[in-house]
Amino acid sequence: MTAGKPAYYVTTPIYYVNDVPHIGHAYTTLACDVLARFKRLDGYRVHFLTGTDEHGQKVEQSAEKAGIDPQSFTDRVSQNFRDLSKLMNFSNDDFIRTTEERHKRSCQELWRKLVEAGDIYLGSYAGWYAVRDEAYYAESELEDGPDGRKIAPSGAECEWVEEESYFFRLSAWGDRLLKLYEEQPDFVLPAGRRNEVMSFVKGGLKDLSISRTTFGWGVPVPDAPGHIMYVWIDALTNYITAVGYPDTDAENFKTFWPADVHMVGKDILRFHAVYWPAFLMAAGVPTPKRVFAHGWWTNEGEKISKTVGNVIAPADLVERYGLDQVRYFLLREVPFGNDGDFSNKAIIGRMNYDLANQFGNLAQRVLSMIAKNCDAKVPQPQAFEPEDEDLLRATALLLQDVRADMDRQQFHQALTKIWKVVSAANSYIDHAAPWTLKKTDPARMATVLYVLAESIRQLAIITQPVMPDAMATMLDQLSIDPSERDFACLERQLKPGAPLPKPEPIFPRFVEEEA
Ligand code: ME8
Repeated sequence: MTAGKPAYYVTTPIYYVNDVPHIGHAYTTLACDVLARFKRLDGYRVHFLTGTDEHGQKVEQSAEKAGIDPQSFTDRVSQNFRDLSKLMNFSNDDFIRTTEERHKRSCQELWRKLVEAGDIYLGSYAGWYAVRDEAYYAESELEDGPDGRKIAPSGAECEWVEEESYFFRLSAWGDRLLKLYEEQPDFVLPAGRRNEVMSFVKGGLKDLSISRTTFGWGVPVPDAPGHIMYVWIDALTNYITAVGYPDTDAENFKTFWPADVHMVGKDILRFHAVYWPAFLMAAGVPTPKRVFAHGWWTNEGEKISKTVGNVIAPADLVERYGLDQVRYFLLREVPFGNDGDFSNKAIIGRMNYDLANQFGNLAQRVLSMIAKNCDAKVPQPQAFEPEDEDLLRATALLLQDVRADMDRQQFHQALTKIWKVVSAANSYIDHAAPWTLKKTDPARMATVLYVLAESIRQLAIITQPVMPDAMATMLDQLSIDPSERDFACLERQLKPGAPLPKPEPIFPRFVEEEA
């Protein structure tokens, strides 16, 4: 049943296929996966999109280097990103490739709309271009590198380009963009990034070159032989292609557009927060509700790069530490929006403290006591005492706090709040000491274990978006039917007397092998 459900559309950047996926790509898609899973559990109809950006000079050059044609090259490398979804347990509803026919049609239609609106004109471009960033730069932005080379702020090398080109009248959109940021203060998050975007726009916008003629790997510009679209206009359009554009009457378009969140890294914020809404406004298409720009991961303090040779492969991490452990670490360790540093010590710390000592141990203590002392059945509680009520209340209030954090993409805060309740449950068990009650007051022991099991049920339900497999195991151990794991079921309570399976530890401690 989907009718009547509110809709939620979340997108990742589409990744360039010149490279194999690394931790940075996994991070962005993970954040979106958690939002998508959270919203599904919260009763939304969700569309979660990821995919690959397959055109442009960079991909064409990588294919040449690999000695194969660009289409075969992109087929091969795009598959790596699909494999990443499988590896990381991403629940994307669609995977778009910009070489698909549906996308070509959508880009060409958007282009026609921009032409009709009078926002595209033919001119010629003479200036700097960085193939690695697929971006144009003004001379004033560049630094001098060795041998007279020009280097972009990102570190990418620039080349001089002179060619006939179509331009988008970006200069005419400054005021309307500023109005958009004023009227929708959360259009760009975090707030610091919004300020950067606003001062960039206030500094004055230049018209944007949006076609290329010196290579051929791209979407042909309609009615303009020899021109292909600038890869960014092609790439950004993926977000509307995937919901049916140009058919704006399509069910998916009407349901999901405008998107709720475009999740991106801070490197590509300008494209999403300036160019993209300008294209859409010019074409008469509603603008998305939010662009969230997250920070940048380094590896043990160093910039992640192929040249340095310190690229972190998601598969290696998952093999070493376990999938849900990696998912938890990435979202818990760094305030979402800030830069973060990956370190083995930090992930091991989180695994052993937050997961093994705190949550894992809580579940293990409670479930094994129930197995031994309550006939392996959900215990029958007596009347609750104030300390029972306190823990149950803290647990019951969690969803609304976590929801508010998720709605602002503050994953680390959501997790901190969940773990506060985990901690409260640990203090409660220490204080109530059911192992002592076993002899002195078995009825009270049963109540304490019931309160704890019920709290664990709710904690596990709320934590599912971040650690879907581990929480499924925890809920299996509480005999919760898979149909009773969404947020609407939080209010139901464990049924006393329900038989429970033999408990198994969920979060083992990580013991580093001796070198
Ligand atoms: O820019 N830390 O694709 P791309 C955090 N095709 N995130 C990182 C990261 C790191 N060290 N490295 C990469 C493109 N990312 C375009 C996008 S969208 C219409 C077109 C993530 O393959 C982060 O999300 O270079 C960044 O924005 C994205 O990968 C860049 O991926």
